[in-house]
Amino acid sequence: MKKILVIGAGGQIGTELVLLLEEKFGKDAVWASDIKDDCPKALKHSNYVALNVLDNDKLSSIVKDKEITDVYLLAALLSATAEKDPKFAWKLNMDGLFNVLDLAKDGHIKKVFWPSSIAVFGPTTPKRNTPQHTIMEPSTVYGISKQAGEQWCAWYHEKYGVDVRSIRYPGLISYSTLPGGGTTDYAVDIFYHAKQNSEYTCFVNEETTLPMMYMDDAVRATVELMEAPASKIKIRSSYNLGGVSFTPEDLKEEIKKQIPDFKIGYEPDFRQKIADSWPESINDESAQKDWGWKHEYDLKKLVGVMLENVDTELM
Ligand code: AKB
Repeated sequence: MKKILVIGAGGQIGTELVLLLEEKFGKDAVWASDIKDDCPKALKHSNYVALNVLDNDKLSSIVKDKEITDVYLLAALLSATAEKDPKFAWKLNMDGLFNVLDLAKDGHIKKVFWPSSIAVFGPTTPKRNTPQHTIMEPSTVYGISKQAGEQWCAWYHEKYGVDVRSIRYPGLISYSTLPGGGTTDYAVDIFYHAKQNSEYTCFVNEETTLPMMYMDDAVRATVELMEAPASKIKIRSSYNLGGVSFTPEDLKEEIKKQIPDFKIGYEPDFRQKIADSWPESINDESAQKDWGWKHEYDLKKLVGVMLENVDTELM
């Protein structure tokens, strides 16, 4: 019987992924875990166990006691935070992955999902319609850890047959949980400020085009990839995933259709350099061809759902 453990479930992806997995496989099949003792509010109806993924003994006993078959490992430090604490970012992003891959290698887990990111690309990567296979010289600690992690996933698959699957997420946009520590976070923050006081100061400049995706598409892609027959998974490093690309100005124009007096100012900080090193748009033909990926949310739909649902109390 399928038993799923979501590690880092209190984060932006985790909260929505847990709910989707529960809907699909039933509440009894899903365990949410995060570092805090108390269950995150958004998951108060879910099965919850406190877990620091760096605590290998506890991870191992949870996996064995609960007879976990599938692990979604989401605990990580994102791009902006990782630049401030590089050594810890490397430790968390890499050791957490090794702990899970080793349990899979030893036969305790059947399937592993591990998130990669557009951060694996760097300033020398072709910026538009970035191919699946291309130059990857990441310039951030986060990107370096994601690129190394991708190669470790491919190696564990090749060497030990570990069924590990991965997606290079673009910036993710959602309203249930605030993102933390990423460069693409501006595209979420902006909605809270637009709703609260019709004004936002953006930390990347008006020309910054980045690939983004609404969370429903991202979690659907994650579960579709994990549920695809193994024979269809041709890439064991990580799949490119495209959604919608826009600048803060594009976002402003779309928001103004509903909040006409919305204003945006620009004060680029250290995150500008990170954003400038990433692609503007992503080619995801491999994901389309191998496991039938197709995104649904365009800019208009995404802005509509965000403005309708963001709760400024969360800020
Ligand atoms: C970040 O901005 O660090 C993340 C990412 C693109 O992986 N959202």
